[in-house]
Amino acid sequence: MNRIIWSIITALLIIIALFAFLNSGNRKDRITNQESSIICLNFGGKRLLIGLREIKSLKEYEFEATLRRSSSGERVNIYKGVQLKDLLKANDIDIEKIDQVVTKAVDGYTVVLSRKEVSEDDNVYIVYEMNQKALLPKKEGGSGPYQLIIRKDSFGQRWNKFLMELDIR
Ligand SMILES: Nc1nc2c(c(=O)[nH]1)N[C@H]1C(S)=C(S)[C@@H](COP(=O)(O)O)O[C@H]1N2
Ligand SMILES: [Mo]
Repeated sequence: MNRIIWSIITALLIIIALFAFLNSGNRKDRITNQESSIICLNFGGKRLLIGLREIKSLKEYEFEATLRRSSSGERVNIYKGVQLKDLLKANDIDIEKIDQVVTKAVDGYTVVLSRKEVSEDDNVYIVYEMNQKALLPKKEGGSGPYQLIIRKDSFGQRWNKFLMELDIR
């Protein structure tokens, strides 16, 4: 009898270990996906591919922001990301010479930013972490891997989730 119980416990432990092992693989996959997350930057007929490494080489900011939604209530989160204007500068784009930045998401959602909004300090951010965790992509139920945050626009309608493309016009 005792031996049967011990075999069952051993079998369960092996199954648990197996699941833990498979899960660690998934986690690695997710981190790899996050690192290969790309934003297309279209400017002057050129198309640049910007990866997380390049984004993170810019000055990183951490800030609290309250998301106001039409449906449910408010939510305060801590975000980490970079300023859109820093990304443009790093790619030799003169903000004073542009008209607008059209941001596009995986689901087709489009948010247009004026030059004034983009050039303001501490306003338009591309974030990739919320509450110390990487933003998950849409198919994993997240709002990432990148999300636009417009701090001076406290209503969440224009905070473009699943950001993947920036058209500089
Ligand atoms: N890509 C994308 N971003 C989006 C939306 C969307 O449908 N697609 N909806 C907007 C609206 S209307 C709101 S209220 C918030 C909702 O954010 P939540 O899903 O975190 O509540 O996201 C905004 N950003
Ligand atoms: Mo909304």
